[in-house]
Amino acid sequence: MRKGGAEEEILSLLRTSGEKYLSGEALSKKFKVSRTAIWKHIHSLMDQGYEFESHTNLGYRLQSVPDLLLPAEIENALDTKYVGRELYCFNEIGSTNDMAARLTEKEVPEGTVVTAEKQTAGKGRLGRTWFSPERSGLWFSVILRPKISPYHSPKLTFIAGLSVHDAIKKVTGEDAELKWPNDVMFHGKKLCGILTEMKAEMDIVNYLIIGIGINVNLSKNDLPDSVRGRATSLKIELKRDVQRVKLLAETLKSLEEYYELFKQEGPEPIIRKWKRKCATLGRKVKIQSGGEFVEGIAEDIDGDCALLVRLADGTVKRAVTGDVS
Ligand code: BT5
Repeated sequence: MRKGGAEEEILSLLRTSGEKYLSGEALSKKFKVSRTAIWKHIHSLMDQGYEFESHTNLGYRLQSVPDLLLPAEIENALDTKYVGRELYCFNEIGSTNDMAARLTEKEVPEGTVVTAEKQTAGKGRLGRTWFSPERSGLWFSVILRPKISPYHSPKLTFIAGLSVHDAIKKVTGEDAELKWPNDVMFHGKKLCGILTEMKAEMDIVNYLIIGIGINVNLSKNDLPDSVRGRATSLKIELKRDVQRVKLLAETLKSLEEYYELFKQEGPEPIIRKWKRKCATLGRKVKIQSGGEFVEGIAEDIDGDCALLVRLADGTVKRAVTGDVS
């Protein structure tokens, strides 16, 4: 579903008129359609979750908007220059990352965002599954075209993690923690996963897709037993619903700001900030990467986002990717 037409304009007008009623006649004149057409648009909006007060003599006024990932709602909350300005919102889709990859074949602009209320084939890294139940999380992907070598792509995953962290702080006042390399944690449990995929040539990225999954209003039973013990949601932790549209808009805003910072000043400020919010450093860790295990103290993150682990024998091992426990 893409943003569109008269319906969105009617909604936008009703939104800006706030407490004031707008008559069917005024709306029909303004949009040059019949009053029945206006009535149909209002009903279609009601089907999407909008609530209106309607009054025989006065007309319509907007009473409440749904916390759904609808283009009109996201745009209304969005405060960015280009990230999220081109939006593709789906009710149900396999994976937003896969859809984003398909969209890149159409030369969509940088910053294009794909969202889904539900993913039926949400992906984690290395062919793993990302559970994405309906209307409770934020499952979305951002298309970027940084002029970097594929080797630098982990820095974009760091940008995404920081953005989610900052957006959570803004919307809830709470501090999440970053876990190397691609997780955002809350009270020690996984709240968000990031999957960065790309199409690249030898030394230049053609496009990069940052897939972000945030468990916002999931309750315990929304996740299968296999992950329930290690995963959490904002609702589980804060015992209240969190507005998904607001959180998405704030994440996209932060992402655009960090991406601009990265383009202007390189990765150092990003890595520095990321380290400050990182829960992995200073801890005893076990890293599994491919068939290899590394165990030691997570000591630092280097300029390429690799984790430096001090082993028992005093040597330092550099991990480029892997799963930390
Ligand atoms: C990740 O992989 O954490 C990356 C997840 C990225 C998901 C987003 S949603 C939008 C976009 N479109 C996609 O198709 N994907 C991206 P990884 O580090 O490999 O972690 C995957 C593991 O996390 C799984 O094997 C489970 O153990 C666990 N898991 C699955 N779903 C979860 C959830 N909703 N919450 C917490 N943990 C989950």
